[in-house]
Amino acid sequence: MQQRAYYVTTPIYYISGNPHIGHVYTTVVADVLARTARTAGPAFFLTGTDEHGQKVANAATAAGKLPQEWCDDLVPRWQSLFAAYHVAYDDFIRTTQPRHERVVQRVFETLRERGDVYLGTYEGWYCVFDETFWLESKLAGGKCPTCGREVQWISEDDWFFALSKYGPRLLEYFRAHPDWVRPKSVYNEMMALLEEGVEDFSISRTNFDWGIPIPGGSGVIYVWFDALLNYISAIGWSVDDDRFHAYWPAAVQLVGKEIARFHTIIWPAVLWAIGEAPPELVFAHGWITVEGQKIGKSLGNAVDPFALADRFGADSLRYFLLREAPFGSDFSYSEEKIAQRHNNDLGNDLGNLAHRTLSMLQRYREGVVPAPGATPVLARFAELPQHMRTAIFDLRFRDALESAWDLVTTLNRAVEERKPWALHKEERGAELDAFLYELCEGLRRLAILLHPFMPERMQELWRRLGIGETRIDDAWESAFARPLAPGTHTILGDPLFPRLDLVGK
Ligand code: ME8
Repeated sequence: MQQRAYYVTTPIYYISGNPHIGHVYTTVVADVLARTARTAGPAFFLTGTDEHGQKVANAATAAGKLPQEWCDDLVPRWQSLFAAYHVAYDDFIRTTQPRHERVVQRVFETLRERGDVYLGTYEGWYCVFDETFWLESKLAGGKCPTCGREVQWISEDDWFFALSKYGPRLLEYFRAHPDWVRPKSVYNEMMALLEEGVEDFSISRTNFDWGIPIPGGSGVIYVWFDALLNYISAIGWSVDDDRFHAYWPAAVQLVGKEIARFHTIIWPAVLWAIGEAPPELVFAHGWITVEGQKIGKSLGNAVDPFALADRFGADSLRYFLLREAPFGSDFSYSEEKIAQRHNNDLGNDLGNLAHRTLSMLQRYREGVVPAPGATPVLARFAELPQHMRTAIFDLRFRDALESAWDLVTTLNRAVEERKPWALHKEERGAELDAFLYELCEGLRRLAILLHPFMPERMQELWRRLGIGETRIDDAWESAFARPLAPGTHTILGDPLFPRLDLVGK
């Protein structure tokens, strides 16, 4: 049987404005997972844009454009941003694509036939910003409890999704699968909501028309109901069963914690209603904050991610985002913190290890990799690939990076202890050869293991090691089984992570 692919998704982003660093964050995390998964087998990484709903329609109107025109104009900006951050997704879905719209309508029809979608009257509060319905009792001082904005009263005949019917099954599922929602804080919060009880909710809108039409009826489908289905429309649900089952259930669905409820309560119920299983894991991560506030386009604290990539280097940003905090927690963002990570971990530790190794190789061996000897440090780190892979698949990116940095620091320390310059002076050629070889092979292994995190810089390190233009992302096992060949010509080059001066920024 074909090995099921490691399927990883990000939320699809609203294109009501420009992307910011928060969007880069989730997408880069998914990229690290997908790149790591590809070192062991097939993977599929989906991201995309959420293009319907009142919020996008309002943004288009404000810009004097038709909604479709607005979306078409903005999508390339998102795609070029992800390219600037070396994100290699397998598919980019747009909810205005016919392949998606067809599936949404089919799901709607299937649920209507089953009685899980029924006609009723909706009266209640709605927050346009969050595209969310709210019970009166949940409002905070009459306003939206999540964003604090004004809510509007809506009264219309709507199609409802019978979520309440799935309440007991959801509770049972949560109890039987205590790890299916992570981190634990989010799991507990969702459990508390389930224990309070869930209600049916409206999945159609009639007061505006920027959405997928209700099949055989009037109005459009509620944007969240439409959006969630992207995860299965992209992989051919009801169109190509073999393809669909090669990916589904997803290995992991990444979301920010503010949308955990949609993904862990509504989403599994919709999947059950169409006879499919929930994803294996929903990981609802924390927020990047500035002065304690979530970065977001509406708060005016959004940072232009294009400018950041220019200033610090996209790979340094990727490293920062994954190294700065345990995945799941909030963390605060500042240019000083990015510069510190760049200068210390990347410049002083990894960059310096590469630069001093390649310089010594030039000085003592005309840049040519010498014959190998004993490699005691590398022998101690034989388990590093398995260790890193386990940590990455467990979404403990910081731990994975720290264990790679153990090797970086150990090799740097070995340089101080072995003093290759003294070995050279004392003409202990064989020892010097063995040590220089170990450093080069250590760098080669680091390039392989850190490639998912810093694809461009590690490919460059690979090139400097003289391995040529071949792509790094070999299967890890076979790449480790084929060590660096003696006689390889290395290239010194400029520092991989040139020091950044924050003064005068
Ligand atoms: O919610 N810190 O889209 P959206 C960390 N279209 N991550 C952040 C962040 C921050 N400050 N700001 C945004 C939507 N994100 C819906 C999703 S899915 C079927 C539909 C990331 O454009 C994080 O992943 O508001 C968050 O969940 C997502 O962007 C929200 O993007």
